[in-house]
Amino acid sequence: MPPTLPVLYSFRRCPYAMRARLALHASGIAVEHREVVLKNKPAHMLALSPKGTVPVLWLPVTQGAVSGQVLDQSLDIMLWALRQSDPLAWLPASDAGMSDALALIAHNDGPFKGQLDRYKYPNRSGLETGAADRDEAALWLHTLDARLRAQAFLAGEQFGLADAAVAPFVRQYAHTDPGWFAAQAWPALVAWLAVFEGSALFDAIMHKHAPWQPA
Ligand SMILES: N[C@@H](CCC(=O)N[C@@H](CS)C(=O)NCC(=O)O)C(=O)O
Repeated sequence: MPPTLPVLYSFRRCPYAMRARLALHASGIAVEHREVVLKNKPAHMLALSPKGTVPVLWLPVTQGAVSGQVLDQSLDIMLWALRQSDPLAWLPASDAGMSDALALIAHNDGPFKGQLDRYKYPNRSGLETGAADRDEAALWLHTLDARLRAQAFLAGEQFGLADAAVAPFVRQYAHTDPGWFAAQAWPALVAWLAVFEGSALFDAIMHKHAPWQPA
């Protein structure tokens, strides 16, 4: 018998998995959580999605508008969940708002993620220091700070899709060198991140799960 709940393969500290868990939690959709050890991925997860990244959402039974069974991109999982149910109104209300959110997420997942990885692990890219990538990434973070000086969250006065998709990555950047991050002139960004990290929502999605083992 297939499980009745959607199954989420996840890894606690992965920012892509965090954004998927945030949206699933906000939507109120219950899932069976399967915690993955990235060095020892479950065969079932790899059979569903051979590219081997988390998060992976498996819909054992066709649900809603999705006739396929597997969502293996974090943004697709967010959009699927919020289109099922969006009680906190995370989805932008207008097409322009959605385009703006998707553009922020595209920059986050493209240039910013590359800079973040080279900042955190310069040696992996043959660099002696990550300072140049830290500083490149900071240019974009200053644009986020400028937004957040005018409004509490990235798309307005309420936490939403863009905040949930981007905040886990800004958090990683901030934690790479907390003293340096705190000393920069981006007070609204620091406050926004503190609200996120102090939220009941963040607490809820960061609960620890033992690694999943097939029965
Ligand atoms: N584009 C994917 C990226 C997901 C991704 O890269 N996840 C990382 C963990 S944060 C992963 O699973 N990497 C594979 C590994 O480390 O073996 C998404 O948005 O879901």
